[in-house]
Amino acid sequence: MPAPIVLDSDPGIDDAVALQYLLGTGLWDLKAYTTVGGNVPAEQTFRNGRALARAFGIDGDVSVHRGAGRPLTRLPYSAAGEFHGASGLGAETLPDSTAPEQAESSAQALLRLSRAYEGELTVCATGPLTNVALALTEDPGFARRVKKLVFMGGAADVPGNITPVAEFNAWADPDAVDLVVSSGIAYTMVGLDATHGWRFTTDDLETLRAAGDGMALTARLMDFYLGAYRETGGSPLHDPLAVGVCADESFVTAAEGTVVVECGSELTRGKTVFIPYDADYPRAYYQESPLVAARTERRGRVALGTGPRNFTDDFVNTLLKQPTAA
Ligand SMILES: [Ca+2]
Repeated sequence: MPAPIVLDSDPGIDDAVALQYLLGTGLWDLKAYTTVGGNVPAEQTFRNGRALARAFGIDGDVSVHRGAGRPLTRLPYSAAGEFHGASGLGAETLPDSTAPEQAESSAQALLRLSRAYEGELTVCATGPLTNVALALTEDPGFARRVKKLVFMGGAADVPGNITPVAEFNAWADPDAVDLVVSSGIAYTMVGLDATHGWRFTTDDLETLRAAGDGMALTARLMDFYLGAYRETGGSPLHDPLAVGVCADESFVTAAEGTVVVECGSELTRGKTVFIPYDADYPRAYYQESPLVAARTERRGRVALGTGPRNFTDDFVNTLLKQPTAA
């Protein structure tokens, strides 16, 4: 029986195909599509989310919510338009949802669903973690009611992509990530260590094109997204991989440990520091610091590389099962 999930997202091209992939798996009962500012500003991600709901055939069945418009404590930043196009969805102009606009915010929807499906709800976040942090701020019990949070973000042992040390989502709202990973919520971080290992190539694009009209929108989006990566082995499947890991961790190799996010320095803003944990050989860290002791008690799962199961193949094959409605 499909399990309840919320997709919290800043669409964004790879967010868009992550939604399509999620629907195609048949594994999930999508309870809400909560948007957040990120790749493009919040009003645009909300518009894109509504349009994608229509394009992927869930218009009116799955509510789309407007999310946080700026980071928790910082000034708004300029968005990642070069990867996603000015609108966030490449060159596409998609028709709006026919459903009435939701008044409930993304954070409110997350809280409501965490109560309705206590102990069962998976949250997959593929944008900045601002909405999740707001939900936790309003009600810290969110952390124990959610079964699992899987988020795309961070870079544990590899360089960043927005700065030399930080991945975009973690850089965009570092305070939110630090709040979330120290909240006690059960989480898996799927960052660049793993997402750079699963790539979408021109061969995969040809597979989508060959599938006809139902894959035409997806193929155009991925063609745009391939952009600068075309000659370098394909584009990383950042957001779809986080959705994949919600159901099956074997798409990545993961380890248990603590994540601490750099929030104090502008130069290293958003760096995700990973502290591995080994139950057989627990480390005795600097004991005089209550903060170090408290933080290393808060642990999650962190993807450190690709796993044995081929994600790119699963991604392409699953998309083919979920043609667009248009
Ligand atoms: Ca995203």
